[in-house]
Amino acid sequence: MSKKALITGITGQDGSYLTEFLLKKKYKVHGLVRRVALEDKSHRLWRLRHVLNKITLHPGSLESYASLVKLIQKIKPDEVYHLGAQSYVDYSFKDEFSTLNTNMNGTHYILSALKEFLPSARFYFAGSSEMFGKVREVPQTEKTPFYPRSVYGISKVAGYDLTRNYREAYNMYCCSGILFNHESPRRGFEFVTRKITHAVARIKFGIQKDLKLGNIDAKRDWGHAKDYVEAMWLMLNKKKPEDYVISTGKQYSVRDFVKLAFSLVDLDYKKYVKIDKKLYRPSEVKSLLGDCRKAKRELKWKQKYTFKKLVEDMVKSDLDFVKKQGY
Ligand code: NAP
Ligand code: F7E
Repeated sequence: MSKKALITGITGQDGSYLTEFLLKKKYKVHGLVRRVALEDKSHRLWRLRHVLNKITLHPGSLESYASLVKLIQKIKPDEVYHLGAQSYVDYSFKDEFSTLNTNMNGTHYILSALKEFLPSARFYFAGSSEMFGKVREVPQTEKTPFYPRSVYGISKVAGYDLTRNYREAYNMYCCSGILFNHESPRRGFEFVTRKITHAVARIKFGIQKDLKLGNIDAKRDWGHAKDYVEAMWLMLNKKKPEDYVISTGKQYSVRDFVKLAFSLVDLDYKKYVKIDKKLYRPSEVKSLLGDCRKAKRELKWKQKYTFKKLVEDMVKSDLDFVKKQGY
C-alpha cells in the first residue's frame, strides 16, 4: 500500500518540490493550506498548478491545535513534513509576534497532536542555518552552538528543541533538517536571489531601471531546493531519527550572486545596483557556511546543482517569466 504524507507549507517553494518528489515515489500526498488559498487557486497555488489533480488539499490553520488534531485523525499520515512557517527573516523584525506564534506554536501543536493521536507518524521539522546566526565556528555542523540573530532564528531554535525533546521524551521518530539557504525559480520574490534574477530579466527587457539592495557583502551557502527536498525524505526513511546539516560547503556573497546573474545577460551589475541602507537588517547574519559531511556519509545525500547552475536556472526561468507575463 502506498504511504501517506502530510505536508504543511505545501504551497511554498519546498512544499511544491517535495510534493513532486513524493508523487514520483508513489506517495499519497496531502497538504495543509490556509482556507483563502482554496478560494484563490490561480495565485496562491501557482507552484502546485501542474499537480493539483494528484494531491489532496485540506484547509486548516497552524494557529489552531484543534484543526491540526482533526486533520491528523482524518489523514493518519505515515510521514509529516512540517514546512509551514513565516519564513522571511526580514519580516520577522517587523512582526515578531506572528512569526513566533506561527513558527513556534505551530510546531508545538503538531508535535503535541501527533503524540496524543498518532505517535507512530514520522515527523520532519524544517530547521534553518539562521539558527547559527552570529556563527560560533566555521563551518557549521550539527554540533555548532546556536546564536540566532532574529525572531525568525529564535523561532526555529525553539522548533528544533521541541522536535528533539519529543524524540527524547516520548521516543517518537522526530528529526530536524538544518537546511542552509536553498533557492530555485519557485523562490518567493522577497528573497534576495529571486529579487535579483527577476530584476535582471526586467532590466534586460527594459521595464526596470535599477535594483536596490541592502548588504551585498553578506555571505551564504546557497543550494538548489530540488536537491534539498530529497534530503528531507532521506531523513524520515532511516532506522533512527537524527538531525542533519544540509548545505553545499561553498560560500558566495550576495555581490557574487548579483555579478554572475547580470553577466549571464551581458550586463555589468555596477551600472544598475544601488545600495539602500533602509534594506539593511537591524542585526545581520553576515556569513554562513555548512559542513554536511554527516548527511553525505549517513544519508548518502548529494547535491546535483552547483552555484553557477543554480543562478543560470533562475535567470533563464525569470527571462521566460517576464517575457510571458510582461512584468
Ligand atoms: P516559503 O516558500 O516561504 O513557504 C512557506 C509556506 O508556509 C507556505 O506554504 C505558506 O503558505 C506557509 N505558511 C506561512 N504561514 C502560515 C500560517 N500561518 N499557516 C499555515 N501555513 C503558513 O518557504 P520555503 O522556502 O519553501 O521553506 C520551507 C520551510 O523551510 C520553512 O519552514 C522555512 O522557514 C524553512 N527553511 C527554508 C530555507 C530556504 O532557504 N528556503 C532554509 C532553511 C529553512 P501560504 O502560501 O498560504 O503563505
Ligand atoms: O537574504 C541580504 C540579506 O532574505 C539573504 C530564508 O529562506 O534562508 C533565507 O533567509 C541575504 C541577507 O534570505 C537584500 O541581508 C541584501 O544577508 O534572501 P534572504 P535569508 O535571510 O538568508 C534561511 C536559511 C531561512 O531559513 C529563511 O527562511 O541577503 N540582502 N539585500 C537582502 N535580502 C533581501 N531579502 N532583500 C534585499 O534587498
